[in-house]
Amino acid sequence: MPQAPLAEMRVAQLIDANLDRAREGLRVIEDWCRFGIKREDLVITLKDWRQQLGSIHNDTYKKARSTETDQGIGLTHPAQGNRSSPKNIVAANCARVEEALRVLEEFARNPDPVLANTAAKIRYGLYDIEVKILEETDGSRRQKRLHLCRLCLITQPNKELISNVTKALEAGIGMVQYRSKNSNDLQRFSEAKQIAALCRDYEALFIINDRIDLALAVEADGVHLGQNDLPAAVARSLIGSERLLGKSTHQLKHIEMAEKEGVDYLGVGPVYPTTTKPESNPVGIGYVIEASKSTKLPWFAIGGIDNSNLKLVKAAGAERIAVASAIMNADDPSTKSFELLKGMA
Ligand code: TZP
Ligand code: MG
Repeated sequence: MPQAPLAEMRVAQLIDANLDRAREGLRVIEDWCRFGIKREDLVITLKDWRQQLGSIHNDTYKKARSTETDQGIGLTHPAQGNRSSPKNIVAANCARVEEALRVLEEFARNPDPVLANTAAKIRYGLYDIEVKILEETDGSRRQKRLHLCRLCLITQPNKELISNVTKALEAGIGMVQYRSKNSNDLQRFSEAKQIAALCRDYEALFIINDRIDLALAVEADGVHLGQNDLPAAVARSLIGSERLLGKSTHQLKHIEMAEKEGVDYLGVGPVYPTTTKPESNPVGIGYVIEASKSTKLPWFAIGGIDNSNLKLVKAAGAERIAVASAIMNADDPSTKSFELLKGMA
């Protein structure tokens, strides 16, 4: 019966090709979980699945391998050119692995029930993991960081700008807001690009004050606007739902409006007189107390905050502060950032 061995050989080739597909695809997904979204829990499961498939990818299948006769080798699907974002790449690889596992289930059921059962188990597990990975959007990562953030550095034009920002990031600040009122766009673009890269390295949020175009140009995490800047709805339509939108508030009415507008976080101040924004009247610690009672949004007390008044601001209910001069003008921005972070802990 010459037909049977030939058919068996072809099934073995098919199983070999789909085991390869499934293992390769799992590796792609695993690496995104490790380096992209840093989900060690998912990495462990994906690695375990890869190893399970590896241990049943035995020589019988490998010996049946024939790249010469596999007509599909080297063929690409037009959609492969479209997988530019990590999310698309992960989605495409999940689909690829799920399909390969389904093929394994069907064809291995008779000759290799252990393989068929393993493929089925992994396929169902992958459906769950896929949802978890795709839920880890840029927006959810930014929201998580925002909630954890205790200290935001607002930049001021400074000869030591990049070095000071680096020192503050080394100390562990969670957010940098680039603010540069009297400069030119070439300089702003160059500085913002450098700080964006630093923030990425230190896993801190990077926000641009005022300028939506600049925020998009340097792929910042969000934009911070004041009461007289573009309306929040316009800003949101430009930055999209995944980037953060912050708004300065100076009275309770501003908080209520900002909440209705769907902003992501608030500035509350200026609490104390400040040379950084001399045109704004301080609103006092009373407004910090009011804010702490009236909003569930994350918010930053801001304006003239330093070691001398930090305890008071914290006691008034602030869980987050934003400072410019205290860090930017410090002899040692590292130590100052450490002190402020310690005060907010
Ligand atoms: N918005 C309200 S107060 C302020 C801004 C941008 C300035 C904060 O700077 P500093 O030096 O920490 O008072
Ligand atoms: Mg503004």
